[in-house]
Amino acid sequence: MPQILLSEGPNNGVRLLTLNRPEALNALNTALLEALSEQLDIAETDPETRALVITGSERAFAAGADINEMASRDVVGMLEDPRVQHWARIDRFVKPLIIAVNGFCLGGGCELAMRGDILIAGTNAQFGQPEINLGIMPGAGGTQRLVRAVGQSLAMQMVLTGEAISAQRALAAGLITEICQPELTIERAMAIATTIASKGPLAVQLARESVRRGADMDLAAGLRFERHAFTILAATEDRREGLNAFRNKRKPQFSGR
Ligand code: CO8
Repeated sequence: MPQILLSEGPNNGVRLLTLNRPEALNALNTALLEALSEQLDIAETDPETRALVITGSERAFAAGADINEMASRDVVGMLEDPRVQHWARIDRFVKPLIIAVNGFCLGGGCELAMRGDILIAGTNAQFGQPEINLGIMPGAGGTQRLVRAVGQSLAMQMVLTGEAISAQRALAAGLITEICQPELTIERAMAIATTIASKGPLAVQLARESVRRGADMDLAAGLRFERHAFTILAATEDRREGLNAFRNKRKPQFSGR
């Protein structure tokens, strides 16, 4: 049986995960989410992995949760849904996560993509939360993350009509940072991830945490968190190395200490 999740690397500090259920447009079934959780455990504990890229195929990043699997679950099945813990695992991932989207990025696929730190997409990408067409609603963060990413009016339109938006619209709305030709999407995501992987990993981790946490805090609390994180970095060798390298006009060699 072909592997449903492909893992490559790390190369230059970057690991690439490719969703691989082409027969179902990479629909996220429990097995695929479980495989993703396992790969996140591996990436997180591997010191050589400093950033992660997740992508799908040129036709689909992921067309949502697996509808066939979902149809077999009643209310008790949903309450005991093992997928919930896998979604939570993705939320806890501490390293930079770049999402490279081509084609359909719908429902749970869009909810997975929005867990990324940086999203880039091919010109053929379509982002949507079509759950309403199935008589359900987004259940893995869609109503919450979409509104934070694109604002209430567009989020509401997408969630209530189920209609997808183009890559161009997603760019204008701030959901993604860049658009490229579909065949170049992974290459571009890897280049962004490689740049991040070349920085001091402790500074990257704390800067990322500060941005992410700050989004859910009031400004004063966010500024306090930033100040503490900034201060902690004063104890690192990487800070000494970064400042010395600048003053000696050479490239820094960060060690992660
Ligand atoms: N689940 C299972 N199979 C799927 C899915 C899916 N989400 N999407 C596509 N497929 C399958 C199709 O059934 C088809 O299989 P087959 O060839 O055996 O019939 C194959 O993939 C190819 O799909 P199509 O023939 O439909 O391809 P088209 O190009 O005609 O259409 C679309 C592509 C528009 C993407 C269409 O497939 C579609 O509408 N898919 C469903 C999209 C959708 O509604 N997604 C939301 C799902 S619900 C959800 O994500 C809720 C998440 C909540 C998580 C909560 C966790 C706790």
